[in-house]
Amino acid sequence: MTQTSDPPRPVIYHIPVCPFSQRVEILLALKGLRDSVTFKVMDITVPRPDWLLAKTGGVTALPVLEDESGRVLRESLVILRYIEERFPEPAVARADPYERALERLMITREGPFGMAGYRYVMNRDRSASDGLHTALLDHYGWLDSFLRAHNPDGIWLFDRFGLPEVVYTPLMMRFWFLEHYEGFTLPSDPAFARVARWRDACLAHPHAQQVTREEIVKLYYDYAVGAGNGALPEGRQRSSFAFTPHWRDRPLPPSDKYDRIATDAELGLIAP
Ligand SMILES: N[C@@H](CCC(=O)N[C@@H](CS)C(=O)NCC(=O)O)C(=O)O
Repeated sequence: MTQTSDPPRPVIYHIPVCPFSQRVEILLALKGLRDSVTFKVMDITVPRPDWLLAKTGGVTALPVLEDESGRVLRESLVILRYIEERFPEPAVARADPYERALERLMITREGPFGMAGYRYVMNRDRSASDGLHTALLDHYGWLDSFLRAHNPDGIWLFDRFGLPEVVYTPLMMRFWFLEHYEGFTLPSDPAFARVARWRDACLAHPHAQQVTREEIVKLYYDYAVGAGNGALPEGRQRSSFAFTPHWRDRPLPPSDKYDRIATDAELGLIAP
């Protein structure tokens, strides 16, 4: 009897709840290809293993894609393009060169947009918070103008959830942490009405439901007290990104991030 084994598939090494990995998951879901790629979960709270660093040339940031012949790609935007080109049907990026250029133009702001939200959540200096609030609103304002200029009455940049939506949705979902830890919401002001419509539709899209608000608020507690990328805040033994206890079994963290750092027990990371 001959034994059949599954054909090799690309592997994506990723950190659960990472927005950059979620981009890849959303694109694969839009293409109906979620099961054509193997996802391997890495723990952000411990150093990356040597075998992984050997593949990336020492770079620790994930996601990393390894194709069937062992070739490695990094950077979520690069991986998105690779998937789009390697599995072209159904197309998610635009076909028309001008529309493609507009997508790229909108995507050029994703880095500064993400940084603005992360800087804001990680800040613990009350005197800096107004400036960080304004900086994030400026980005939303830019997105509003861009969407209004190119599709004033629609929802998406074009006629459906496309590549810019794949790129921005995971970041806007992470910014749920700003609602909890900073009380940040988009002002109900005509200057933000277009981007608010887009954001609401992005957050509700059926292929973008890999994470929940509760999960983000709980896992990103340590960011809210200034400790990013799995680092431990002062006085703590366990990271809020720890796999156990499961986030569902932990209480919602306190939102008073400026005044104190919650204990492991208070966060449900160890028995009280
Ligand atoms: N520009 C990168 C950013 C990737 C990134 O920052 N990933 C985070 C997880 S959300 C990470 O791996 N952090 C740990 C580290 O850099 O060692 C991309 O788009 O892929």
